[in-house]
Amino acid sequence: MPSPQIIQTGQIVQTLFTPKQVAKAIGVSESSLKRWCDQGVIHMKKTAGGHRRLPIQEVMRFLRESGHSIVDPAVLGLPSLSGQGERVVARSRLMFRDALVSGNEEIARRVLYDLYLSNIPLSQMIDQVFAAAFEDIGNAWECGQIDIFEERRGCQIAQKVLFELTAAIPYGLPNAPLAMGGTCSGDQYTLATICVEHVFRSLGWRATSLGTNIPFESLKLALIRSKPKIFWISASYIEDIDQFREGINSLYDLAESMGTALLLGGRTVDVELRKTLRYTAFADSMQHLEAFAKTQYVSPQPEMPTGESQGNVENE
Ligand code: B12
Repeated sequence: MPSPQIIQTGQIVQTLFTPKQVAKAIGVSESSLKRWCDQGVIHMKKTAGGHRRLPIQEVMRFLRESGHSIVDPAVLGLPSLSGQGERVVARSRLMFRDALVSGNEEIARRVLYDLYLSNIPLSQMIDQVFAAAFEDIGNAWECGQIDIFEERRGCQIAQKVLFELTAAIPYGLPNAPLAMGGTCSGDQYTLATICVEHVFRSLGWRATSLGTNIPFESLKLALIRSKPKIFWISASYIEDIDQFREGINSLYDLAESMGTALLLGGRTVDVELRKTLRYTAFADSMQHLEAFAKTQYVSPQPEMPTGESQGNVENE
């Protein structure tokens, strides 16, 4: 079977599959798959030659919303046994934690993909499985049950799987609002700010994590140049509390003057510190982020077809 086609449009990299490949992956006939494409149940692209092609983001959306099981995940480049495993959050947390600590990338990947495919909101998945597993890992490190290398290897695996999941989460429409953010100087925590980007994207926003350890002057320049609707700061570690306070307050003053909302989050921004900061909103979790983001923008739901086929399509 031919390997999937990969195309790049601006920032968006898309892996395209043929109806035959998707049909094989989910165990249905190619003609059914083609009919769903023509009915618009699965949104397709057409090649210059008129051939149907299905972007991975669209296949993942269809699988999430239809609840179709996957019989041959390898065809779609998904971890083995994906779509057949654990879909219960509590058990997934333990499986994900154990996979990260033992360095089992395949299991870690499958746990997150299975949850994603089971249509659990990404924000809930990150709060109750991803971050919760790391809470356990942090406590185990603190009381000497696991070694530093096990925690760090777990971080590497988690980051890799998050970046892979990026390919499955649609990038916001060109006219969707932009959210942007990262961590400030001295804060090396990468996972939370990547998760923030993913949650915004899962809500239909265009979103970019700038990364970690960024001086406030540079964060302000990013804000001026990109004029996002929301600018976020994730704070897991504060090197100098006075510099942090001054930096956040001047970032907020700039954001406010531009009509941008400044969204704060992260374990170190406790109640006492928040009382001394200027910002638009603070969120304890990704689910709080989702609730706030939905007050700023609700992405349009894809048009459902009226049933007639969409233009003539050559046979593959
Ligand atoms: C991984 C990790 C690291 C890694 C991070 C690697 C990486 N690539 O990111 C590194 C190696 C940097 C690290 C270093 C240290 N760490 Co550390 N680390 C952790 C660990 C295990 C996981 C943190 C994490 O990324 N979780 C995953 C993210 C997604 O979840 P989260 O951070 O909980 O965020 C959630 C919310 O806060 C919120 N959120 C967070 N940011 C944002 C932003 C926005 C906009 C919104 C809306 C929401 C939001 O949503 C998230 C999902 O629910 C925690 C344990 C724990 N309890 O979490 C310890 C932990 C935070 N570390 C700890 C310590 C002590 C350290 C060190 C000081 C150790 C040392 N002596 O060197 C250094 C500090 C280094 C530094 N200068 O930054 C302690 C902190 C104790 C304390 N009292 O604060 C913890 C709690 C471990 C422990 N149990 O003792 N660490």
